[in-house]
Amino acid sequence: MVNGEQLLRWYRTMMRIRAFEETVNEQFLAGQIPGFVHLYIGQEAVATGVCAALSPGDYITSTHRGHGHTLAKGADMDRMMAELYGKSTGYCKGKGGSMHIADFQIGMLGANGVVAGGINIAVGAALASKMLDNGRVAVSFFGDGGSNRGTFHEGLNLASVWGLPVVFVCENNQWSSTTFYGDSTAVQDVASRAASYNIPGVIADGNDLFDVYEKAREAVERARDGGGPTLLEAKTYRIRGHFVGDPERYRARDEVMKHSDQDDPIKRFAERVTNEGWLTEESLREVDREVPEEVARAVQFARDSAYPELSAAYEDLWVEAGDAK
Ligand SMILES: Cc1ncc(C[n+]2csc(CCOP(=O)(O)OP(=O)(O)O)c2C)c(N)n1
Repeated sequence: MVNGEQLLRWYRTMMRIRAFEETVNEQFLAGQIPGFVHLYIGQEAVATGVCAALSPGDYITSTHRGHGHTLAKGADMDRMMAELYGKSTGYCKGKGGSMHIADFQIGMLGANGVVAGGINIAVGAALASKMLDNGRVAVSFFGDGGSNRGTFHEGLNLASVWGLPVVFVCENNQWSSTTFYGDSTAVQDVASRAASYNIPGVIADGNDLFDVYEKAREAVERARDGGGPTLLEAKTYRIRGHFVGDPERYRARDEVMKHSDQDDPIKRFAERVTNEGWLTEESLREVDREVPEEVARAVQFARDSAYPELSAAYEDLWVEAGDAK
């Protein structure tokens, strides 16, 4: 059973993701952040619930929409913000940006600009865990669009054949860029594809942190105990554009408004914990006050940091075997 301290930590994690993303949105539109950003707003319960079921030594791989996973796994917000600003204090020394943040120290093996590109990195990490017998589990986050790529099918098949400790987490947010799920995918539930690879396929309400956590916990335990992989589909909805600046001509405003009202995972969590008497309104409001201050400090850190020197452009392109930390 989870206790009040854990519940408050989960709320804080979701609020940190939301506030980080709202600020990135503003700063990108103000021309302060170069490149491209995809926001995780509305999907916070998935990253938070799954990462809550992991141990610090476990691995995750992420996507182009990776800020939420990275924060939930325990990354440093200052270094993330600095990376988005292209500053030398960022995770990739300002040379990678939003879609390339990784932190091997916390088992975050990388965001990924290639759709479904993280799936087989997680399978590889799980193979290493099995060979080293170190008890570590790997999780791969990817979208519904990613489940239509060959890497998904290859990864699930191999992980099943070798009984690897990996959990495949498909965040079905109904949209793959401009394409609706039902127009591109032959099955109603991505989870049903697990049958082809003889592994459990489980559906969670991706806007309900409790449901995500319970189902992720079972899958992670099974993987750790030698029971092999699971495909977990978290049903959610992308309430913002595919990227910041997306004109969203491909879907009706009403559809988006309906989901924004009904499905907000933070609102749902706050209602549940206060209605049940597990947390007080005051404790939540304290988090609401503290989190924006933390994000503002991260922005200040990023602004105060220097851009990388031109002479650093060719540094860190190669890693010698054994050097990766
Ligand atoms: C292999 C590959 N194909 C196409 C793209 C262009 N692209 C970037 S994001 C995206 C949509 C991905 O949709 P989904 O996997 O459902 O994730 P979501 O954006 O909904 O989080 C596409 C097609 C890409 N980055 N990589």
